[in-house]
Amino acid sequence: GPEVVTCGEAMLLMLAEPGVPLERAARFSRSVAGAESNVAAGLARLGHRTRWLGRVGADPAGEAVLRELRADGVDVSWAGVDPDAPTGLLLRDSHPQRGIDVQYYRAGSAASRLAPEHIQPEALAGARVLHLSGITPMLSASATEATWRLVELARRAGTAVSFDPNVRLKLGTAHEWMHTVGPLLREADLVLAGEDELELLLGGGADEGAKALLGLGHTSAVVIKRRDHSATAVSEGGQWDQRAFSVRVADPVGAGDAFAAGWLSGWLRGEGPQRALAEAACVAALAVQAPSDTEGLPTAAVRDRTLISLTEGTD
Ligand code: KDG
Repeated sequence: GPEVVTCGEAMLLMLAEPGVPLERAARFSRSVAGAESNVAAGLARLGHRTRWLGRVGADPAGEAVLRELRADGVDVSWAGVDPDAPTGLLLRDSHPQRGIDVQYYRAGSAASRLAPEHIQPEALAGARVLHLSGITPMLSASATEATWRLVELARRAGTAVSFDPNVRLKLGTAHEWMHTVGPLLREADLVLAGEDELELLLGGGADEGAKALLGLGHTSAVVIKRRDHSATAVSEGGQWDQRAFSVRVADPVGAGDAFAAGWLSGWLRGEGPQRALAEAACVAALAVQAPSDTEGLPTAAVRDRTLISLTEGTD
């Protein structure tokens, strides 16, 4: 069985040629977007057995999404196909130095119709980590219920729940995020979140929010991703900081997913918090140097080699 299971919406990504604004772009490259499937692809690339759960439409976009995830080494054998709703589509451009225009065509998508009855307990069997994000519960009421079912099944099975809020204000107001995603965040064993996300979902400062999560009893580790791209891990045992590695950014989208994959890989292999943070920062630094969400994701060998050169190069 898989070490890691993720669940969410995977969409067909049409990425405009580098540097050209979306409304002007004539050439697009096709790949897959979706925070949770990105994490699955990242972990698979790093050598972990991963499974993605979610639903696509019975259409060419859905076939392409499943084929690409499979090619990335992700087990999609438990993914569902909805005959009555389309696969979601994401159009975006990429400019490291200016705002990125993201357009969703996902309302009413097959993934948004995810419901608790689509979640089979066997799909989680043997997994050490279930990785979820706040995007899925924000897709629909039935997807919120499905997310809660996954959390309950994981808890029963002794599978650690990893959670990245992934706040996208295009999917709902700040209040809706707080109301729908805040309670799920409080159930997670492992939290990876931006400073601003902890502030939004928990109120108050990020560091206080992280301490509050640890005090609730479920959460054993919180990784705070800072606005300056450094990161801090907090657990009962202490606090660890990691500076950002400075690299030339080609496409920043997917950095958080790469960071999550990098950190979870360290956690799964029993690395200490400092090493896991450094690996996370390194995997993210590699991911942002290539276009698309996933093209730059490294193998474990590339990660290890790059980590040595990043650490030696700048200290
Ligand atoms: O983390 C990258 C994601 O934002 C992107 O792949 C699309 O999942 C996505 C979303 O809902 O924005």
